Amino acid sequence: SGPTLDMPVPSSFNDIGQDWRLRHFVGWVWYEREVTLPERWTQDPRIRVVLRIGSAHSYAIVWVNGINTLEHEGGYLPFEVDISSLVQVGPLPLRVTIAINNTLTPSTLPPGTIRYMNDASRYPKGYFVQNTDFDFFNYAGLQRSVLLYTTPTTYIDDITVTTGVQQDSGLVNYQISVKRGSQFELEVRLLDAENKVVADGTGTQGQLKVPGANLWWPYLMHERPAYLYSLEVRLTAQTSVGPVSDFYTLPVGIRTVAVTESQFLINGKPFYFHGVNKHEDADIRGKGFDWTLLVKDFNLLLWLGANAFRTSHYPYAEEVLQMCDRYGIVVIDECPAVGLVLPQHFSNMSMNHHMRVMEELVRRDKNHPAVVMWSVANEPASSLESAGYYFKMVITHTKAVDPSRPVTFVTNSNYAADKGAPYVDVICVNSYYSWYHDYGHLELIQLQLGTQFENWYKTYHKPIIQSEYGAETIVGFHQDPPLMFSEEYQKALLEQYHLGLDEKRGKYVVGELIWNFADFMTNQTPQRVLGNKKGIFTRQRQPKAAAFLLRERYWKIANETRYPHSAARSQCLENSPLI
Ligand code: BDP
Repeated sequence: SGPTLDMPVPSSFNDIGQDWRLRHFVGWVWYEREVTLPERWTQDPRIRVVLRIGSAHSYAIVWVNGINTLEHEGGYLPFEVDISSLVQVGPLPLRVTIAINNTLTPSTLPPGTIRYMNDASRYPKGYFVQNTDFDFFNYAGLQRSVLLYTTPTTYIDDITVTTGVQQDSGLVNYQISVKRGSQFELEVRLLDAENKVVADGTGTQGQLKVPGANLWWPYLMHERPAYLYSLEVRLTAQTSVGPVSDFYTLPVGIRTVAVTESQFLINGKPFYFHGVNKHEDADIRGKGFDWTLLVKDFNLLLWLGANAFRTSHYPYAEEVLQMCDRYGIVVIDECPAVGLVLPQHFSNMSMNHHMRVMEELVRRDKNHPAVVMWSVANEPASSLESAGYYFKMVITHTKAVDPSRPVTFVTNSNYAADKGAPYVDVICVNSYYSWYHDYGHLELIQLQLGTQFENWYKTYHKPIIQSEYGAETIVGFHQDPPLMFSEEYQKALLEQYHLGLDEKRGKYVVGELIWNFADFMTNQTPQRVLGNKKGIFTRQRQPKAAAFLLRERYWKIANETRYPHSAARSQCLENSPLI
């Protein structure tokens, strides 16, 4: 019923059409397509067919041949359903229907409210708006791939790998979950980058020891960063309809992560995060996954000398993390808890959902060596009384699900008022000195930043990351002496921050992440000029002046703190996907 449109997947639906009603649409949209499956998939009783949706923002209901098969809440994580029984009906095309609702409510992540405008003199009957308290456009739709895949009926359901280091040996602990079968054998092999078997094992769990292991190091921290082994898991099983086998290969990086009072350690060495905050955002496709854009972004990160980013403010597509593993870009993996600013956002209902989202996130991303820390939220109202218990519970739960990684949330509260900070491993603090206050007074930054760091450190004795700082900058606006919104002001603001950061770098400040990698779309407000313009690159990925400043700095830090610049640089070029 109703009008239909051609809609590419993956893509956000908002910026595809010429109709403003689609761009701002709030409510249900329906995707549908028919697909003819290979005959083997529908005829062979040893084959299991799965429908997997990379993400659907934000609430989704899925039908297969008109039968309601699955519902999922939360817009940035995958979900799947076994549809074998539905496809064994013969050679008819399979009809997949997905209804998606992008409405955000006080208990969704991110939260939002629907406000009905009841003043009949100003608004038509039933008029409502979606309000949110976060600073990016609520793009929606099937923004990641939708896949059909098969496994045998007894199959490898999950693999969990954790790694350790003992003298010069690497330790790879594995745990394999097999579903729908009890008579099976598992063979496990670990291959190095040259495809040589370096360790093997059997059974659902075990430890592989790799003498003289090549560790997974971040980009610019080692001459051979991002070393990946492959874990091959081979399952052979007996089923009532005959023997089956399943096979899976998982990239494995052997590395350790630890946090002390003042340091973030990777493989026992102090690691300094010098990188960016990103968004999944681009012209036309919105938050739709796009390989071309992803490879371009990685080339820019390598060029910049960035060794880290935060997935502000939601989990990114899995392909992004695979690239991080391959290039040694360290990730703070954030869940979509952004805009938690009202007391009702800390309700038990929200907390339970939040914990479920963390479970889903850990399940999806736990095996990525690049992921070194979970962030459970961005800028919540953590000075509210209820936030203390809330974050204690969410963080404790996350640590129980994954004891191998530190957990944080990103705060913009005052150090003395923050109720969640006692539970984090690393203090991640955002501040916008000389931007959201003391407009234009760049001379205050060093003092204010110094006070900020000292207050947090003396209160908590935990390492600190400056997790956001920046200035809105319209590319091509020039003004010297610097004025707000000019490229010169962005540069000057960064320079002042860098002086303050350098005071504490190597003491207890363990990182700096610029806000933002690139300009991105937001809601329309008088504060935003076609989106947020704090990017050091434009939305089209062209550098502003600040990008060159940051590049100089990041290479300098890599050079000073790690190993010779020339080696780092040649390694970067070797690794560059451009070559
Ligand atoms: C921070 C938020 C981020 C915003 C940024 C800004 O964490 O989402 O986009 O400010 O105002 O408070 O540019």
